[in-house]
Amino acid sequence: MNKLSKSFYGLALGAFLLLGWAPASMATVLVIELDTEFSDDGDSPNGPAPWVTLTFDDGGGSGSVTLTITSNLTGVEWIQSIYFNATVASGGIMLMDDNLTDLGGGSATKTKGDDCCKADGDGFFDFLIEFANGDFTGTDAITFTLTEIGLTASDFDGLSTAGPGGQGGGLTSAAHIQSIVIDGDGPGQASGSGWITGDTTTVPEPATLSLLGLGLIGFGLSRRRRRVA
Ligand SMILES: [Ca+2]
Ligand SMILES: [Ca+2]
Repeated sequence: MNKLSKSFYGLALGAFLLLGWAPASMATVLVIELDTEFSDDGDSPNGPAPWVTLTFDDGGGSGSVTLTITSNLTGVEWIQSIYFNATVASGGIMLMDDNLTDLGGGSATKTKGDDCCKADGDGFFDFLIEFANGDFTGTDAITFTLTEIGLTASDFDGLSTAGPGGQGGGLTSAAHIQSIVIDGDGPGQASGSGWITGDTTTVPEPATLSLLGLGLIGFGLSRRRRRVA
C-alpha cells in the first residue's frame, strides 16, 4: 500500500467512524409552518405566510424539548390560541413557560390532555395555549419547555383526531388569528379572523453529519488527484 492510498483509506475510515457515530447523537428538529387558512368562512392574515411557525428541538437528547413559536403578522393581527398534538400520552408531559418576554408582561394559559381541545370545526388536539388580546403580535417569538422521561421532538409529530362535533381531524397544528383587516373594514377597523394550519418538516441531525462525511471524502479525493497530477 503506497502513501497516497494509505491517506485515502485513513480518510475513508474517518468518514465511516463519523457516520457510524452519528445515530447515537441524533438531534431532531420538528418544524410546523402554519401557512394555510382552513376555516369555512375565515380570513387569511395579510402578510406573507407562514404566519406562525412551531419549532420543537430536543437538542440531540431525550427528556426535554424546547418549543419555539414565532409569528409573522402585520398590523394589529394577534394570535389568540395555538393547538398541537403528541403521539405519546400528553397527560404526563410538563409544559412550562421558558421565555415569554415578547408577550409584554402578558401570560399564556395552557391546557393539555389527549384530545382535550377542539379547534374551530375541526378535530381534537392534545395541547392548547391561549394568549390575551394583542399580546402575541408582529414578529414576536416565545419559548416553552416540554419535559417527560424519554421525550423527543418526534413525539410531537401527531395529527388531530376526529370526534363529536368535530370534522375529520388530521391536522398537525392550528392557530386562531384575530384582528385581521378585511375588505369593507373602515379606518381603524380589523374585523376579520381566521384559523391556520400547515405541514410538518423533520430535520434529523444525521443528514447534516452525512453531508460532512461526504465532504471529507470529497476533500480527500481532490487532494489525492492534485498530488497525482
Ligand atoms: Ca408582543
Ligand atoms: Ca391526540
